[in-house]
Amino acid sequence: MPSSLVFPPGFRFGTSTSAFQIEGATDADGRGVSIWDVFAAEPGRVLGGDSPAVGIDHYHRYAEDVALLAQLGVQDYRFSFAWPRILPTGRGTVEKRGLDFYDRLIDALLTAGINPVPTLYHWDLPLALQEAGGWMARETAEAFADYASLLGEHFADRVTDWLTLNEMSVHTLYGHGLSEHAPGLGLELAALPAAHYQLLAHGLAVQRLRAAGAQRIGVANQHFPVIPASDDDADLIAAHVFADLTNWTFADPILRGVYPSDEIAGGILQLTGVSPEQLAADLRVISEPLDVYGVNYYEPTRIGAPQADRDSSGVLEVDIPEGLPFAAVPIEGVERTDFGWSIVPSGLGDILRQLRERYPELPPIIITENGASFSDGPGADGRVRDERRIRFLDAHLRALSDEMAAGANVVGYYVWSILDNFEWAAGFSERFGLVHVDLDTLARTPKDSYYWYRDLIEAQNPARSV
Ligand code: IFM
Repeated sequence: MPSSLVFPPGFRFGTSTSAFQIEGATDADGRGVSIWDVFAAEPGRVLGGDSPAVGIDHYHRYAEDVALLAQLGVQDYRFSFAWPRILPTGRGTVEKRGLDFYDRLIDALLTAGINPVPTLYHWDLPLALQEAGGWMARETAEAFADYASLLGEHFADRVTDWLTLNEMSVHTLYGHGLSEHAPGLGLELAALPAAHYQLLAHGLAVQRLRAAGAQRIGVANQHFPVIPASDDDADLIAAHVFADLTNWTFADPILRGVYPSDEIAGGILQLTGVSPEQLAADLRVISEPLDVYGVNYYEPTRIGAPQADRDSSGVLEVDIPEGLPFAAVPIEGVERTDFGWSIVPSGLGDILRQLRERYPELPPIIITENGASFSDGPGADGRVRDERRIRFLDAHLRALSDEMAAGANVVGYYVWSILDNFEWAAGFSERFGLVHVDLDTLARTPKDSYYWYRDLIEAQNPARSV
């Protein structure tokens, strides 16, 4: 199915990954232990007991993977640095072999004509920092600032585009509020300090990266429209509170220097013990101007007030604990991915519109993640016919194109992901890649969606085709 989509000149196509999900080699070359190594090794945490220790071995196969990116024709490749590979205990002694790996990767990308877009943090906190309080402690934000300086000073001569943290909301909700992800704290609303200290880490990193000469800096936030379960006041209020906690707690401080409600600001004051003056000073740091704003979009969420007969199955992938003021309600009448996520391309336009309306000073946006889990594998002829992924991507790119025509300033779009990889608590059971990975041999096989995306990119700019 060739695509007739046309994007403006200079629009950047890319793909995204993260270190822990693809690198493997978790004990190679002096890498320290991360919270995800420990969490994944605990029985029952990861579906099927899948281990990320070898993963898909990108650490050793990066050259092959860069060649796949080059043949795809992407302008940008978003990946993340593994903090424990570079600073095994989170601060102090630098592991040169960790920096060497990213030197090799970045140099290979640049040689292939691909712009490297690193994220500094994608959930793999060094265990030593967790043991000292993790994201519930201010010191972790300070350690992150030093880590950002180190990376900026080492790489800013070759790397122009930087993203600070990935999906602080998901890391806060699933890893700190709930126990589905590392570090598995299950603190419910008492997890709010993890939001504040990640946001502070973001702001400090922006300052440090700028000082080191970084040219374009952004953040990758997950966003989704929140659909009220009905027009009843109770459902409208529940949806509003949920949107505040998940979307706006992580965007308002960055884009307008405030928390979205007095209740949330008050909760942060109370739970962190910082003074109102210190909070105001932190918010000034957090709202350092950005050059781009990254939006990860997968699906909308439907939320209502808790009721005895409401069941959240299949919507957020987790049950919202009882006692919280909202419940997830299934979205009816939509197709779903193999992960059970609802397929609603118009939700991408909706969230872009909400961002535009909410933030008059919104920087240019990059869709830093969009994609779907479909389990298609090679047929008898070796070809991977993943038509559903092609339909998904085509529909989302059309929604994006329509919203850009309506005024959204979007400058790039990255597919999650180039390769099938370790999908956190779902292990290797969910496959998001444009490239199939055989989990026994680790052989890479481009799927039909890879060729479809390659052709779409080439059609935008035939001169660049490889
Ligand atoms: O795999 C994750 C990624 O780490 C963060 N964003 C969502 C993806 C799919 O669940």
